[in-house]
Amino acid sequence: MKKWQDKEEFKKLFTEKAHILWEKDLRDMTLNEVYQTIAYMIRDLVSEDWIRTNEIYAEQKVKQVYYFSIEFLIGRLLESNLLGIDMDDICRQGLEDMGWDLNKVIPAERDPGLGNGGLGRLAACFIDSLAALQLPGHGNSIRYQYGLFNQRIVDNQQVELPDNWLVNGYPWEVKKVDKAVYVRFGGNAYMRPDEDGNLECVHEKYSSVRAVPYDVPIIGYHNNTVNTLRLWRAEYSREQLYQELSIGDRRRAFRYKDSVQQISRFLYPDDSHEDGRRLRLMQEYFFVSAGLQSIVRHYKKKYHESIYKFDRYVAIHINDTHPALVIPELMRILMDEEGVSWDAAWNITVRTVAYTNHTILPEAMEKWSIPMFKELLPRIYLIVEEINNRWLKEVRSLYPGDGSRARDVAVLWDGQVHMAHLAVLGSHSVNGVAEIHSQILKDSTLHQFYTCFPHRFSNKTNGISHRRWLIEANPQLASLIDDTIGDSWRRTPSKLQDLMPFADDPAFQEQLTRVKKDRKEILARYIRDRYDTDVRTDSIFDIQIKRIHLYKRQTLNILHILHLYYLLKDNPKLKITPRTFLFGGKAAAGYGEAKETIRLINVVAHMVNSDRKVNKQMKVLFLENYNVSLGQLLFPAADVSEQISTAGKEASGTGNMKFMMNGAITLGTMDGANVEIHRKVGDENCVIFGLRADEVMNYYIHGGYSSWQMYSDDAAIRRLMDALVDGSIDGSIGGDHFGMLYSAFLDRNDEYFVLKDFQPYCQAQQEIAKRYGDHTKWCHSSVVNIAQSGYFSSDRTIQQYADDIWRIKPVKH
Ligand code: T68
Repeated sequence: MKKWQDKEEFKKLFTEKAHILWEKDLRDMTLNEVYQTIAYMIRDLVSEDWIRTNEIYAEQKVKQVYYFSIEFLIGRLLESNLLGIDMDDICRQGLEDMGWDLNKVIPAERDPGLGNGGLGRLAACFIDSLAALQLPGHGNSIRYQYGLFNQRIVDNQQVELPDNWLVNGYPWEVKKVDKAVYVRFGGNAYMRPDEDGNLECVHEKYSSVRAVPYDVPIIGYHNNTVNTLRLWRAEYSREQLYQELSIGDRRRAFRYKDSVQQISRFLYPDDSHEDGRRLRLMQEYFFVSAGLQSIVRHYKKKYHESIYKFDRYVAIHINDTHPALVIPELMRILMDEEGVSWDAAWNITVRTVAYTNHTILPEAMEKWSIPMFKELLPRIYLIVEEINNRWLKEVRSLYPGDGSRARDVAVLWDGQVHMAHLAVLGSHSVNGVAEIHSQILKDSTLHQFYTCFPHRFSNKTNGISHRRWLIEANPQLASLIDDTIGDSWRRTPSKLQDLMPFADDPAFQEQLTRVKKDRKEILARYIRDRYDTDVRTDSIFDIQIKRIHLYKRQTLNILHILHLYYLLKDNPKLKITPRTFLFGGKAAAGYGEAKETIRLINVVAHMVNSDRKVNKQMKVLFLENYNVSLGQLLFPAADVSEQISTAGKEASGTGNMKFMMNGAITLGTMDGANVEIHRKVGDENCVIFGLRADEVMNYYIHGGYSSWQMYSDDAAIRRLMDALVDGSIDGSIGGDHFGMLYSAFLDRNDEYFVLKDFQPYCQAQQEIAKRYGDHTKWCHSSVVNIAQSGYFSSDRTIQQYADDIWRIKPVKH
């Protein structure tokens, strides 16, 4: 790896680079230009290693994995890349000499909003770990021109503004024009006999889209590995445009041009919500087909191996079902382009592909209408139909007379293409993302498949990059850990365990308290600058940051806050442990209840914060535009981590891990990875409450829950529910106030058991206050959480995927 020798060399190279890039005096440079200059300098340093990494993989013909994901929420790269190449100190000193502060330069980089939430961030942590472990693995996705919207709060409500994150250019990407491929949409596809009487497929009158890759280097941590995140952009094909124009139909030609450019224009702002729009299907096929074509082309060109050995050298992972078209697309390439028979192609495909499921919410299961699918992807449809026919034939012969089986496992059913069923059938491995979630997949969601293919199913509990979420986000804590147990945990996060003996060490506790206080002050400053509000750093920082969703129950949190407010109002002498409640998260633009939840939080926040009788003891804030960068500010400052989803609903959660690693105590339900966090730290070091997943399931199946009953039996609940609709909190007359939420709780029988879990949650909150009162014990818990968080590094997760699913090995160089 090339390095800058010292700050003098840094300054010299910076000056040269800046002059070439901006043609202006250094003193006139904007912070964004300074950031971009350093980014290009880092590219210069790593470019040889980037080329070399790919050469070595090809020379040694190692098996490589390609992680296909419709989202990669990578966050800013400047700081993580500086840390990765160990050049942060030199860069900081060099900049300082020239009059800039690295801490002010870093925020000049815009967060690429190329993801919605957990699923996209997981993909980013995974490619980070692949490179850190020197594993040959790359990302494949779409280069959206507009990321997830920027969120503003106006009049207590969410407003969505376009996120044109590429306006100033993106210095990390390299456009690879020579690697462009073409993706076909529409037209007619049918089978006909060739000269030898074998069936061949004809696909005609399709329209071609040019897919151009933009590569982003994924830099390993203190090693020489540089893997690739390949992002595809859709462009019109000139030939096709000329062809349309030559027919003389200008309108058709321009329609073609426009529709093609739409494909990589927007990221869909929906998490865990199906939204069967045609353009989304085009996006999915677009990046799948482009990615696969380039993998097959590279394999043939560099590996010189028979196509029949493809699965020995290539693993493809599909992050949820959005890339599940990999299965029929690989079949198409193998059969139509490589002349492989159906059976051989199917074997290769299944051995190549592995699938991760991220949700069991029925509304998030992807399904496409058959007529639309057929019209857009006629060749792929023929293949899916054949997969389905062969499969149902098998099922019927295995279970004769059992008609309901077919319904549970069919790929084509009820006029729809069921993507999860396609994904399971066409993969050799299916995994969930936390133990409880993987168990639910086997027991219910995919139970019929599990009985057919038990060996395919496994669990791979999620993880987070400790480099980003501890080393980068919380350098104060990272260096305290270095001073205490040495720095080997940076490469081997399980070594964080070595902190255990310090859990009761007064000197260590004192330093940890100092670090937490520092981080709370940094956050308090941000809040003051941005919201003109003062928060007490001696209060409990209680934080819930994640997408806004009914099942995640931000409503439970805000109802408790309102309850606490009433307690203080009713008992003016009451003293509680001071608290600062912080929320952050985006609601899908079309998700009414989620947007109403944001409004409720803001309205309550306003009422509480402006009430001088209570605002010394509690404050509530909704922080706008939660994203990776804001997360890096929030996780280190947290005392309490809110993980309060209805048990059985949150597949894993990963925010819970980020909080834990930064010493926060989990306040949560027995859901997702909370179950494993609880096992690691024990009852004494987290606070668990509420219904268990089996109890929730029982209510769903057998009934027996009535939210109206809760309403009539519990005066506190009644008061809160009434407040939603009587205008007392939003202070307006008329209108339905928070009628949508009211009706979800009462008219629709509280699907997510908010009222049922309300009193247990209040008690859990009291338990938190009690524990916080005993500072030594609280510190003990905080240390235990940090010490046990090593297991939740994505390095552990990725090692498990590499060993058990992909069968890939590290490549040292
Ligand atoms: C999340 N899923 C899970 N989906 O909710 C979370 N969905 O429990 C888990 O920790 C995380 O995945 C990682 O495994 C999502 O984030 C989406 O964002 C999404 C996006 C598009 C369509 C559907």
